[in-house]
Amino acid sequence: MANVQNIEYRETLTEREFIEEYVKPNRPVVVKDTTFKAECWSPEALAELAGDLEVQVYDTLFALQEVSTLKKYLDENFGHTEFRDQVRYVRWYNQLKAIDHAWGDEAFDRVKHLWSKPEFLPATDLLVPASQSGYVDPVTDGFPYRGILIAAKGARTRLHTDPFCSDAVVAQFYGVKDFVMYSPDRAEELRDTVPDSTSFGGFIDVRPNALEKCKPEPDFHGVVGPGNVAYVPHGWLHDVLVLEDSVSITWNFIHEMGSLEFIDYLMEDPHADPELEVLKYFYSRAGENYSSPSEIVKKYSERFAQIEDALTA
Ligand SMILES: O=C(O)CCC(=O)C(=O)O
Ligand SMILES: [Fe+2]
Repeated sequence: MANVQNIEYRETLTEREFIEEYVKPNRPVVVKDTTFKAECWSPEALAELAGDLEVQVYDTLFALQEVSTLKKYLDENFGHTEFRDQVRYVRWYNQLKAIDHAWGDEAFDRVKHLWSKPEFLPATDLLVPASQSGYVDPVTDGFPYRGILIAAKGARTRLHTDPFCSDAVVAQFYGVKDFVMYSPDRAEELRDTVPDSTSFGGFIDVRPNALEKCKPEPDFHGVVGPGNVAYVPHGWLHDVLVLEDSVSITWNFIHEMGSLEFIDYLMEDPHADPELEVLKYFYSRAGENYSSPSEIVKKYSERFAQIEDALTA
């Protein structure tokens, strides 16, 4: 099911086409996931498989509100027919910092037999997450902000960009979401007048009333359903409204062919960026320990130079 008014939609896409036509030009797309099995992803099936586990419950951005259990969240929030305000959102991330928390790693382990990596997505040539084997699969490997997203009708992810110039994918498994995207060059137009130093805050609400059209007009709009994978390239601002009780899996990555802004970000020495902790955590999991961005730049200088040559030739 895709009713993608003007985000490009592809029924089939090879990895090579994905890299050439979308990663390099930093262009959004929605792709059909040919490996997707709808029957595995009902809320009932999920509750059966992982209802007992603790989940991270968030507001309409990335501020943690409480720790609950999946069963409790589903019982209290799923199944309402009306649009409601202030609906909370489960963002069940795998471990992304070296602290104890209600991480989603156990949940990912319990659902790993229910899905596989969409074939068009590259498992090699990634700068993030770094890996010793050079092959990474979101089904079994940790990624920055890899999360099971569980959200009832009316829940939202307000306008934001993703961290450290990383790309994101959102694989939709159950229910329906309305996506809007604004191109990176509109960030100033969309910046809030009230400063906000949180990682994902600082932009206006483009959907103050959930049921009305977005303002200002986005560059892209699409309605995404089960079996669709949305690609959100780095720097694109996006706002997502849950139209029907929803289950998705998301993760972030940086592919060499989409990494110029990431390299620039590191070179500008972003020591004050709170998201640096997440980046460092994923390097440390690959056995690479850095205390500052300049150490990453030093270690990767040759590879970065090759990438820059290839992309700017
Ligand atoms: O599907 C959504 O709610 C959007 C998620 C998202 O943009 C994010 O987690 O960064
Ligand atoms: Fe995002």
